[in-house]
This record gives sequence, C-alpha cells and structure tokens, in this order.
Amino acid sequence: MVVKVYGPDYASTKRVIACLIEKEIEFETVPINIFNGDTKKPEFLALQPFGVVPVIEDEDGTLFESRAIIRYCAQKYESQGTALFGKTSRERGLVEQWLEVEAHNFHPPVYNLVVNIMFSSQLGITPDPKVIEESEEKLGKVLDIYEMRLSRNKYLAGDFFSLADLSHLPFTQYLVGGVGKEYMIRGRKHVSAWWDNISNRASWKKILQL
Ligand SMILES: N[C@@H](CCC(=O)N[C@@H](CS)C(=O)NCC(=O)O)C(=O)O
Repeated sequence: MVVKVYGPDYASTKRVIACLIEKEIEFETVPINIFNGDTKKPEFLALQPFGVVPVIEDEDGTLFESRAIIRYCAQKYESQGTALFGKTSRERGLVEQWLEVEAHNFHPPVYNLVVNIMFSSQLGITPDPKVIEESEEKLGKVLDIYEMRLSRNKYLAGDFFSLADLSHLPFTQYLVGGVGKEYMIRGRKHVSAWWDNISNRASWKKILQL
C-alpha cells in the first residue's frame, strides 16, 4: 500500500514528507485545511484525536505525531534510501539526542515566533511583542550551542545527514522566510553552512516546489 499522508501543506507534515522522500517510500497526499475546521471534524478526529496534522496511513494502520512517524519510517524502511539513524548504536543514540533537542529546545521558541509573526491573523491571535522578544533570545542561545556543535561536526549527530537534521527543516525554513529572522542563521558561520547544506538536499527542494 502507498503511504497516505494527511495535510501536506503544513510544516509538521513537511517533516514527514522529507523523510518519505529520503527513504524512497511511495506516498500520496490527502489535503486537509487546518484553518477551516477540517481537523476538528469527527472523521479527522477518528484518525488524530488531538485534531492536528500530520497523520499517515499504511498497511499496518494509522500513526500521528510527526517525530514518531519519521522514527517509524526510518526504522521500517531501514534497508532503503538514506540511513537516517546512522549505522551504529552510538550514531543512533546521537541522532535521538539531537532529535530531542530539536523537539524540546529548538522548536518551542521558533514555534512562538512563527505563530506570532506569520500566522497570527489566520489563527485570530494578537501578536505578543514580549513573547517574540523572549523567544528570539531563547532561540539565540540554542543556536549558539548548535554553532559550537557544528564547528566540530558537519551535521548535528556527526558527519552524516540524519533525522536530527531533517527534523529542523520546516521550521528553519519559516525562520529564514516568513518570520524574517534569517540573520539568526546567517550570523552564525557553522549554522549557516549547515543550513545551506541541508536545505539544498534534493528532498527538501522537491518539497518547496510541491
Ligand atoms: N506535535 C505535533 C504538532 C502538529 C501540529 O502542530 N500541526 C499543526 C500544523 S503544523 C496543526 O495541525 N495545527 C492545527 C491546529 O492546531 O488546529 C506533530 O509534530 O505532529
């Protein structure tokens, strides 16, 4: 069965699609509009009870949470495409470590910037300058740690592209694009080189064209 991906147009789903392309997994997309209530309809809530995209469906059933889905695909299709967990237990441990950093250190401040700067009107919220300022400061401190790490390694988990790098693609794309804070990446030499490297992968370029 071709993997079905619900909600292809949004950042968290793009994390999943980047993984499917890197792993050479065939997929089809099911459009879902998060701004018109699609995700709160009973038929969608039956797939994802929290009412957010992405969800995937394959021969084994449905799965939600983008980072759980990418881990699932990287393991299930271990023998094809890019080795996104690395090749050894140590490499896998480092990939998991930096995936956790992405989810718990990088994502919260960048998400606040995206919501307050890019999507406030669509979400019907008033941008909060204090949240924007604090989030930028927090994100800067996280990126300083990335700068140190990337001065010694080409990628976050070592010298190989992995799920840890891939997981950063959608929201860093927002940061350098719609959020208007490209300087946060370009002002850090090694983070900037890493971003050029990962955002120029064929998988990500294909997603930007879709
Ligand atoms: N932790 C979830 C977050 C998913 C998420 O926030 N999805 C957004 C789109 S990027 C969404 O569906 N928002 C709709 C809503 O909040 O109603 C994941 O990684 O899958």
